[in-house]
Amino acid sequence: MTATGDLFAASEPEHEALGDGAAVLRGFALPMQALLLEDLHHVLAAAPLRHMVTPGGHTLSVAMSNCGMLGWISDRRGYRYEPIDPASGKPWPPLPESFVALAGRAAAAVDFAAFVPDGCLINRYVPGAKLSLHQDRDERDFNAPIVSVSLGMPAVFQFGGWHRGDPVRRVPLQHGDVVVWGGPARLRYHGVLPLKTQPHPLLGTQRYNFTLRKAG
Ligand code: MD3
Ligand code: FE
Repeated sequence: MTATGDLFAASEPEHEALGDGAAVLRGFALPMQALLLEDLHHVLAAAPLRHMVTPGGHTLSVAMSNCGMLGWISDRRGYRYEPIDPASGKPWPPLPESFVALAGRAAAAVDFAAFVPDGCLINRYVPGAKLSLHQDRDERDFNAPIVSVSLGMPAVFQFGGWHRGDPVRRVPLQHGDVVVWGGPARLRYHGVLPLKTQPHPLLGTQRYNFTLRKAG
């Protein structure tokens, strides 16, 4: 047995381990989907989605925004977390209580105690949008997990290893699924394949993913 293997054992059928430190909680967000969507729309009214540019000059196909004390941004100068939304010059909108509560409960369900996020990156996909394989390494502390919530159209998530060329496993993610990534999984490569058009009853041809993080 490994150090954390037991903690992530799939003890409940809807908790599907993705290897040490990562677990899919199928449908975990469904009981609060209406509240999450209402809060999400409030955040996006204050900090609209935008297509960020990479340091290499490419425009991301995924539209992004943030809430919380720190928001992830990309521009010609690099990737980083910032307390101010560069589009408005104002702080990012506060983290909705519903997001914080969901993150804490999801982390606790896989035995990460007392996860208190300070930022949330919101990704919005339309058909064809994708996220190339990457690591999340702009956060200060890799000991904290990341909790991700998927809403809207389904997507195929790519879960790789610790090196870019490592084999990749495909994990379908549906509306309401929550994934917790931490411990030994925290720096694994991951991405999202180009979205297919499979309209969702509430959200149409969009997919939202938001990730609760301890960035600072
Ligand atoms: C695996 N978003 O915003 S979070 C991202 O569907 C991102 O938009 C994905 O990757 C999306 O950075 C889903 C999945 C995720 C987040 C952090 C991880 C997977 C991770 C950290 C380590 C390993
Ligand atoms: Fe990521």
